[in-house]
Amino acid sequence: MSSSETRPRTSKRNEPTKAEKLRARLAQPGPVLVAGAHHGLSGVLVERAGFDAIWASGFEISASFATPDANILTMGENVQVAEAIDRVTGIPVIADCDNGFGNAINIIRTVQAYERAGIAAICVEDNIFPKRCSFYAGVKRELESAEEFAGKIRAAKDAQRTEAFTVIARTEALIAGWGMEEALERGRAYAAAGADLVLIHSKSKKPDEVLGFAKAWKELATGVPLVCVPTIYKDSTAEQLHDAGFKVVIYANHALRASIKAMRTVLGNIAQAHKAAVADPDIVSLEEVYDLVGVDKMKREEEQFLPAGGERVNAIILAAGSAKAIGPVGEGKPKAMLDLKGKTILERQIATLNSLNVKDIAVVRGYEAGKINLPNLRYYENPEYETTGEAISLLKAAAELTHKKAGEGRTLVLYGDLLFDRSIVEKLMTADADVAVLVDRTFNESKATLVAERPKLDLVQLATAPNAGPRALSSEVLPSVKRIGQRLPHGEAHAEFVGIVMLTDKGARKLLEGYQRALEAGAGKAYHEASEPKRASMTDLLQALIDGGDHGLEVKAVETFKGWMEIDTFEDYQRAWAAVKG
Ligand code: SPV
Ligand code: MG
Repeated sequence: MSSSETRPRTSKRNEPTKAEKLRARLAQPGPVLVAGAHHGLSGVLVERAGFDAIWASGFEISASFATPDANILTMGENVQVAEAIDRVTGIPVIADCDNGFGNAINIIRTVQAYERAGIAAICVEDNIFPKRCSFYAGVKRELESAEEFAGKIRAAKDAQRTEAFTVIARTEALIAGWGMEEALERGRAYAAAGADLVLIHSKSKKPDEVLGFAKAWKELATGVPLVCVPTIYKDSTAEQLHDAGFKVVIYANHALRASIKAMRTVLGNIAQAHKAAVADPDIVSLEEVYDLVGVDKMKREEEQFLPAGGERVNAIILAAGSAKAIGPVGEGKPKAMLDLKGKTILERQIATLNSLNVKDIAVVRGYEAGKINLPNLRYYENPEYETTGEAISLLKAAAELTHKKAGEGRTLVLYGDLLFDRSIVEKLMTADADVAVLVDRTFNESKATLVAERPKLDLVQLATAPNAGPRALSSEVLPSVKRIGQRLPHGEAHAEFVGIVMLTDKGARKLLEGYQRALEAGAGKAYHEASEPKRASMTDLLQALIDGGDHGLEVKAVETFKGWMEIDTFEDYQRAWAAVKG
């Protein structure tokens, strides 16, 4: 724990609460702009749009459950949504608590629940329980007596545990048609009972009612600020309402109504066309969703908090080559796309890698690039595949080799024409080395056949000769590679390179640094066995690293005995066909 990076960086204890933030905003000049939300995501959108606070709207929340706004949902259901909104946003949440979900006794528990959930303010209205939404026409509408409701406000203020927690009292007197005088009298009584703000609601199409209320309110000089909800009288600006005396303006249900329209359009179009693409003009990208829900933050937290052992392994498949050499079955195809009983080599490689939890896979394409188009892969191109070697292909995917945090990831690099058992890659993945190559020791036993069959073999000489006898343990100390390449005399080789390499960040950096220098140094010079740097193969890169002296790194060998094959010829293809399942 000596490094400062391992210690928590900041203490958050002094951050103001959301209720304090709301109080601070109320104390600033200008209208406080609030918009309705009904779940975490709509809350995030309200915040991103720049509003000062979020209205956890009873109307929206009820609608999101496809129920009327009529006290059908419980207090518990409402507070859960408000809390969910609060948890994912940084601005205060003002929760619509209808009539407090009961009488003055019920409201005590309501305040406790909302305050503990981190909600900055609640709004309670003088509708009887069960309420009816202010705008529903033709429903029975009753208000509590002013006295009873003032008792509720007193109970709410008495129940709160923190000073800044804010209680808004809302009168429905104008909605119920009980007149301006009644509305003012109720507002005054609620202010006297301790309400921090008073909300006057109106369903008039013109703002005249609320403007009249605000004018008379000033004369009452209660000192309690006003709140309005311009849903039906929608032509007034927040500034106009503010000038008339309203401190808080709530746009209560617009996000919900917008989402209904958007969903209906998109669903209707898909239902008609039976094709997902018709939705494209009306939907956001998946990336936008990731952004709204905080996927990047989650990734940062993974890096910060997950144990170092939970290393991520990604893979780069070098698949630029063509399958011409295989004969007619390979005509016009990249080698990785050769079909073996209904699955291509690439599909088989991906399935095996996936089974090892390697799901982050990039492919370097070259020959007939467009024919490699499997989903969920990242692609890089080496258009000069005919005149360049694997090293250039690897360089094209260099971005894949650096992990966000050094020491916290490894990359497998493999050829696109290999079939391999899961177990041999698993062994390589756990190797304790910055650069490890998978080598097949069977070479020693089958040298004669192999050499006769193939003009080119990637051979490996180890720094110390392996124990040749039977019944030998695999050494726990990985042997170092001394030489690797095709020009290695057969008698000096101990194993064959399988074509799979595992690199840490450090290993990858060292591997590419030297190569980049060689590329810059010019085309004329040979690069190990390659006639010039751009034609370098994977083995040339590895040998350069080994030869790097002080600046180099040891290349370690992980030994296997069979469990893989490379498809180079039609005979290979036939053998592979016989070995795999459909
Ligand atoms: C709500 O959004 O639930 C409100 C405001 O209470 S209104 O629907 O206009 O009554
Ligand atoms: Mg409501």
